Amino acid sequence: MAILEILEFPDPRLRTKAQPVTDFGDELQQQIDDMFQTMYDAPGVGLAATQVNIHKRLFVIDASEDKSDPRVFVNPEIVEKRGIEEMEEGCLSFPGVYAKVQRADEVVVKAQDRHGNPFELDTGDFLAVVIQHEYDHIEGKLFVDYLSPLKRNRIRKMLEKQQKKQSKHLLIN
Ligand code: GNR
Ligand code: NI
Repeated sequence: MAILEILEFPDPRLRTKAQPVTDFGDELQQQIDDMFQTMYDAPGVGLAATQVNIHKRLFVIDASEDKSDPRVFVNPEIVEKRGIEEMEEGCLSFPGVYAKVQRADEVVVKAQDRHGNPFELDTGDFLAVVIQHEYDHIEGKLFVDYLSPLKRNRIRKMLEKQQKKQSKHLLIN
């Protein structure tokens, strides 16, 4: 198991459209385990493969209070969306940034589990929001894309400043 590096906005690799998973072998199993470890360590409620520079259609989520509900979605498709809700979202690729985003409040998602077995999930509330957030990541889409260009630019400048500061600290060592 390993903790993977999480790409941060505006890294252009976050814009990659991920490719379907066809091989459910050892490499995939290792990547899924590493993604869970990275997500729990961060900590976050979800993590898309794109965020750790793995361009496969895959994400992991644990939206439970006590971190007892690990879920894997491979080759997911959102086949139905119902209703609208607005929630304050955060993203591990945007440390310290929170913004209100409107999404469907219920989704039906078809996906495969880590062994390739198909399943369908009809869900709402927080889990539905996180599923839509993660699905966007594997399409190369980010939650700030729902904000105005002005707000997005402000966020980009803040994060670039933060990243420069961090790399300076690294250079001294
Ligand atoms: O940890 C996370 N919290 C969160 C809160 C509201 C809506 C979506 C999320 S997902 C985020 C982790 C992340 O960046 N996943 O891609
Ligand atoms: Ni995210």
